[in-house]
Amino acid sequence: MTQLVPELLAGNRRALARLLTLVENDQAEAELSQLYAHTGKTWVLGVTGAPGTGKSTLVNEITKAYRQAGKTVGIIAVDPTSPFSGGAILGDRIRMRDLSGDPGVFIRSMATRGNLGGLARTTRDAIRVLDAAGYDIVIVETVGAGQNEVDIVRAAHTTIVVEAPGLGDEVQAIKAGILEIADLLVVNKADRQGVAHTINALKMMLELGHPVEKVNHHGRALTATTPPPATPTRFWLPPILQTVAAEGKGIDEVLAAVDNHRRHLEETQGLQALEAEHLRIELLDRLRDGLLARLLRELPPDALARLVGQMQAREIDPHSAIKTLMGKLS
Ligand SMILES: Nc1nc2c(ncn2[C@@H]2O[C@H](COP(=O)(O)OP(=O)(O)O)[C@@H](O)[C@H]2O)c(=O)[nH]1
Ligand SMILES: [Mg+2]
Repeated sequence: MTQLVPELLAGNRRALARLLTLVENDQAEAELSQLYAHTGKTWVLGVTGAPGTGKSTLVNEITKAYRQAGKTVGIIAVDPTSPFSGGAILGDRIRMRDLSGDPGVFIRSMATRGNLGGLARTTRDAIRVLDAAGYDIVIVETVGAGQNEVDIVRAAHTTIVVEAPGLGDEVQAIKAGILEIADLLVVNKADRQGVAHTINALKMMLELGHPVEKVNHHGRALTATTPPPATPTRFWLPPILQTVAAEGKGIDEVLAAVDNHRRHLEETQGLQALEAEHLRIELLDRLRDGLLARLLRELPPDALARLVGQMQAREIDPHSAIKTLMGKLS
């Protein structure tokens, strides 16, 4: 058994860095099993939004504020658009330099190795490593690119969607469909023109998305004939906050909103439900990966190519092809 996990639990930063590298290379299975019992304590913040909205700057400021409150922070910067540790990630490093040297902060940039499906899994594992290492808060920054960050924030307790005025498209998140995952909406660059416009667009979207929920009870829409619930279900309406991250403005309000959201989840038993849902999704993800890997291992090397050929020649249809393949799973 490796010594890495005991060292990690004892607060060794080198063990932490080493473990994260193993996680990135998909070689940390034994260690992850070993440390799992020590996880479940950290609060995971997902920060997502289009490139250039100021996520890294905001993460930097949020981290400084948590440090002032005496909390330790682990940061995972995920950038699927940067397959090599190039531009964006280097920029993040420089931007976060005022955090370096602080033993209460650990920053890790993760570039994907082309496998986007694996990114959510790697991120989840990296969060667990930081969790076991004892960080109070883990912040995951992901670039807004559609389904990816939606998958990634499935590991977050509180998801912050960052917008900024004047990036051409009024509200980028609407297009990317990531508004639904927001617990907090932050309009950064509030020093810029067009803030009111962005805020109004977000408000409209929220009102469109939430009016039914407000009168929902246990998934049923309340009608005039439905008696009101004895204890009204409390819904979380994402607050819209303004920040000027570059000047450290509005950060305390963001922290207060995160706190409110956390309390909301804890008081409504939403936290257990959220964690259960995250774990269920993770199980299904891993099961899918595991079954597929096993099937591909058991198939003759040319089996897929042969089936593709048969499908192309219209000798076999896709459904029957799948049945044939599934039949090979013992
Ligand atoms: N005017 C203004 N610029 C900002 C603000 N926050 C960040 N920036 C700048 O916006 C650019 C992109 O910031 P960055 O944090 O890298 O954005 P990311 O791509 O979302 O991580 C940088 O040049 C920042 O200095 C802000 O509140 N106001
Ligand atoms: Mg960034």
